[in-house]
Amino acid sequence: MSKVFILIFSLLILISSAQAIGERFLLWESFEDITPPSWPLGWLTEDYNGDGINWETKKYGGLGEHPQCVRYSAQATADDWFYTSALTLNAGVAYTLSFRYKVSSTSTQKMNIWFGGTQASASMTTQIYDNSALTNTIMTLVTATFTVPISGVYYIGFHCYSDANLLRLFVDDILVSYPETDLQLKVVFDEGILNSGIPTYNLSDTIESYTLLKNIGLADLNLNLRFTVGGITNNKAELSYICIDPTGDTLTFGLMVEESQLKSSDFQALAPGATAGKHYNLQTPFTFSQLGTYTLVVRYQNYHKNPDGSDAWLGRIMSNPVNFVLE
Ligand SMILES: [Ca+2]
Ligand SMILES: [Ca+2]
Repeated sequence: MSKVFILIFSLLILISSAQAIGERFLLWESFEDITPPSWPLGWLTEDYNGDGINWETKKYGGLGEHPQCVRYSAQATADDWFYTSALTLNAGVAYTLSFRYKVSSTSTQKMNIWFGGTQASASMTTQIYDNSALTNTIMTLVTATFTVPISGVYYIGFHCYSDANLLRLFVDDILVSYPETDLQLKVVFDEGILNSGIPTYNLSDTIESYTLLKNIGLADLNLNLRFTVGGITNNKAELSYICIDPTGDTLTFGLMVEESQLKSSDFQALAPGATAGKHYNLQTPFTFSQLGTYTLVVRYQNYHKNPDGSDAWLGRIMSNPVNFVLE
């Protein structure tokens, strides 16, 4: 039975590996926590062309199990905006904006995205993205990068400028992220801690992995430590285990993900220098049948706000890849 532990982990002294790759979410909005037609707190729309038609939040149209989204639908030529809540952005940081969109027919929609200092079209000074040929009828991920010239408070504006009578444009899963530098994710094995060299097991052994989140920054991080486990295709699990077998194939993660009700107590402050993690036997989800060298990578992610409304770390981070041998 694996268990969650939090500790200042002296064993980390023994661990050396490459820096993990991650991103922190500055803004994550899937529109699932609102009741349409209301908008998330601090968001705003602007009926620029004054025709009484504008972007709306809707209960349907988004992706799969998260269908609530934003929709634009007009008979007249579109010229309307919606704006995110305030974002504190720093000069010199490479931000990534991503979102998903689809159109409801084979017609072509037009949208550009800007940032500026207030929630008004006249203040939208810098374009991040423009596409005058949005044609995908299934939800499609779009990514754009941007920087700001001066550190400060900004808003991102989504502007639809489609021709008349083009039915519907849906937008969902709006994410603004930047590289994570304060959190490190490492994976080690009990055999790697106890013995030098590549951890080596027999097929009948338990293969105990330790996934360790370490705060390498200067401030507390309020982390979701529920640590539900899943495979790479599962977007609910906090921890996803990706195991590559000796032939290069990715092993099937053979468990259903059980997502317990998230509680405020699942979020805990991790102080600078402190480590949290999960101890997990890889024989539980995976079936090992071949001898040779395997590679494991673990992803930690949290898309969930703390139910009590307090600050929570949102983002995703990949561990270093680590090898182990079955002989
Ligand atoms: Ca959604
Ligand atoms: Ca309008």
